Amino acid sequence: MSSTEIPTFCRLCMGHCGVLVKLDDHGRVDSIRGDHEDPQTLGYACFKGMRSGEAHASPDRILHPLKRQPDGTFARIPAAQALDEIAARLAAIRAQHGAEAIAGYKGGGAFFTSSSSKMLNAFLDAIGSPKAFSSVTIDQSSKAVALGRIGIWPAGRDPFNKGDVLMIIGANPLVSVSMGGFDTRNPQKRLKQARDRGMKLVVIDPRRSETARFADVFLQPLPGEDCSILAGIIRIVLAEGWEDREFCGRYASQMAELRAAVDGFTPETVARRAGIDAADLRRAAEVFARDGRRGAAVSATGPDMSPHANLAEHLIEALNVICGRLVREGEPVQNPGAVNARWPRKAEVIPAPRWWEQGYVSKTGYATIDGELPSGALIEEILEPGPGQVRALLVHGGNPASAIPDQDGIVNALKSLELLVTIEPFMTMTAQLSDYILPPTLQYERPDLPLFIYETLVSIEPYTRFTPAIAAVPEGAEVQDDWTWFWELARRLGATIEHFGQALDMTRRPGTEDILAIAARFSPLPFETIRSAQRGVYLDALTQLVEPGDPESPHRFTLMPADVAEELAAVMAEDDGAGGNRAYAGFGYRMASRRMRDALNSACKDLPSVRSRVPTNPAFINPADMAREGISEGQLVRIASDAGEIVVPAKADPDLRSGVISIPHGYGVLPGEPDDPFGRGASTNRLIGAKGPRESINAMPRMSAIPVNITPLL
Ligand SMILES: Nc1nc2c(c(=O)[nH]1)N[C@H]1C(S)=C(S)[C@@H](COP(=O)(O)OP(=O)(O)OC[C@H]3O[C@@H](n4cnc5c(=O)[nH]c(N)nc54)[C@H](O)[C@@H]3O)O[C@H]1N2
Ligand SMILES: Nc1nc2c(c(=O)[nH]1)N[C@H]1C(S)=C(S)[C@@H](COP(=O)(O)OP(=O)(O)OC[C@H]3O[C@@H](n4cnc5c(=O)[nH]c(N)nc54)[C@H](O)[C@@H]3O)O[C@H]1N2
Ligand code: SF4
Ligand SMILES: [Mo]
Repeated sequence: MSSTEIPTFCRLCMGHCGVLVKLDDHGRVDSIRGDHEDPQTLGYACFKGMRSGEAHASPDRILHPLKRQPDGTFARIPAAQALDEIAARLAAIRAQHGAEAIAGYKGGGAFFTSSSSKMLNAFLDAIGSPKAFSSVTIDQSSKAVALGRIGIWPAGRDPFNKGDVLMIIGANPLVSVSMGGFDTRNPQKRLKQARDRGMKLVVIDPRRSETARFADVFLQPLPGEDCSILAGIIRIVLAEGWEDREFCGRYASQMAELRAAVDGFTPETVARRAGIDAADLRRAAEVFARDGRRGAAVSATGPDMSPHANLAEHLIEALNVICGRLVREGEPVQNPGAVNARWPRKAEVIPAPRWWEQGYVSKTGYATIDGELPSGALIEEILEPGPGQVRALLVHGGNPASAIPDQDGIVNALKSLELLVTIEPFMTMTAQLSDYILPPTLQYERPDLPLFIYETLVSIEPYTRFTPAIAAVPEGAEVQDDWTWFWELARRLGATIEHFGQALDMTRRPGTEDILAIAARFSPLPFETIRSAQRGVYLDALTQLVEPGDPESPHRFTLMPADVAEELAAVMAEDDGAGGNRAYAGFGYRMASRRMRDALNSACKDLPSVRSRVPTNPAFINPADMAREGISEGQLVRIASDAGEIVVPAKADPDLRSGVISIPHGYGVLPGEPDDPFGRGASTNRLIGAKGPRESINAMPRMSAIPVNITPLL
């Protein structure tokens, strides 16, 4: 065995932790540990990241193209045959029904394969289909909707490392290692450093999360009440005059409308609804807006999974705007980019673009946001007959059968397709339903860059890093870098893939490094410089400053447009007058979303060493609630919503507030398979139905703050 450890980085999640990988004599991953010399992540690596070699070597890994047989089993077929057959079927569907009948869904595994992160989109463009879907629209697309309605500040919000305050609403970056506006490079260490320099932390979360333990002010509300809490905070700020008057005077419009819209959200009303103390609400407003001068309010999935997600994000942005928590003229742009082209950032507002009010609208009435249709509407896209009905779906590095709410709905939809093709290393729920499965290389087997398409969100600094492929693929495996499958299909269809504006050679397949170099060709650095820097390059010398805006610019933030005001009025109308929320009448609990450290959505949970630590997805319940309901640790409970029910073991969680239960997603079995609560767990998407609340614009279903009842089972 080689004793050398190769420095590279983990690409399972946003953390991009610098690691040292040791290979065995066959070039296979032997061990992985955090790299203490890594300038970014300073030695941090999580358990699942350190054990990801188990995925590479897993006996369950799909190593050859598979084709589903009439009896439901899968047969190994040569790659060329799979590609020829898939291309022929796509061509036939396109000829008969048009390109709109072919759709794609891209998930986390695709985003983190940087040579391929846009290949599905490029493939769909090449064959003329507008039907691109991804996990982004069932994640935090409310953030894009908010910018689309309030306006965009090109230089972005005050950065984590400069603010004297940070307000976190519904995120747990110490575990998720994910969130724009946080420093996720070794998150706990970075948070401690920020606290040491005096940064105050406000956290709003129904669970006293790992992150909340560091908070100066912690609000522990019922989930689903972020809009009332944020409206209440804005009301206090405006009543006290803590807003940044100069900034608002120059850059904001509709202040009076905002003031009027939040007027009903008195501290007492908010406190009753959200189940918090009015004094704590005031304290949060004081620490953020009165005592803090710079530093943003930020969020991740908590508010975005809950009802009124678009409104919640709008109010977060409005709070940042009125408090002037945006990077100003003459200040450095926090991360102007390392791989993508830089663009001038001016201190002026780009007026609310409302992208969805122009351009392509699909048969279900939804428009595209950032070139994608909402995955919350994928079921109807597939099932509703008529022109434009989706008949073929290419799934890239995603698991829609697990990830998309309304499990029965999505599984029926996937089963009804004429053609389902999945590029996927494991036999996931989606793979099981597929006609063809095409196996990709895994992270240490391919050259890569960090997730650069969202680089300014993912990384707090203009840093990037190249890694070559370091590990050998399993012997005899017919795995290929993800993007090559699209190139092969496009070639067979006579289409040309345009990769970041450059047409690829469709006669001779380029190498993956060529593909990365094309994508990075607008970087301020030559690709060779990026390629040859072993632990990455930090473009700190290439500072970009915010340029002066046009003093004559008429553009302003729109703080309270009519559709947003209507949504806020609807939130107010939920108040039942007795301190409750009508939306939850008849249910004893609200179920909140949460993530687990050792799993990654539906991935990683089956690694043998993870399984021995976290065998299933339990219902986390406050011990007082368990006592009241007569539930003991490990006992099976039935969780029922208006859409369905699941059975899971109970697990006491004193950090969860009473009245709330929390169950991680990404587990479960297909409909019709026997329940397996102590093994494969249960799909929380059975609790989310077709008729449940859904956001306008991005079709985001209600995935947190779900009204539920609990019954102990004997
Ligand atoms: N109820 C409920 N549902 C949710 C959520 C929730 O909180 N609650 N969260 C939502 C969110 S935020 C998201 S992002 C989505 C996640 O939605 P998806 O991204 O669709 O789901 P994942 O389970 O992350 O699937 C990633 C897949 O990529 C595969 N993979 C790993 N590496 C590679 C690779 O190198 N190449 C390829 N081709 N594949 C690879 C993995 O095996 C895995 O099957 O789920 C959403 N669904
Ligand atoms: N280990 C691990 N890391 C991951 C993932 C994973 O599955 N496992 N998934 C990745 C993905 S796809 C994403 S999108 C990110 C997500 O990153 P995060 O959003 O940071 O993920 P969570 O840990 O679920 O944190 C959400 C928090 O919101 C709280 N919450 C739930 N409902 C509400 C609500 O209505 N209001 C408020 N204020 N809070 C609420 C929950 O209690 C929880 O603490 O994480 C990424 N990183
Ligand atoms: S936090 Fe874990 S999974 Fe994410 S990049 Fe770091 S080691 Fe990999
Ligand atoms: Mo996500």
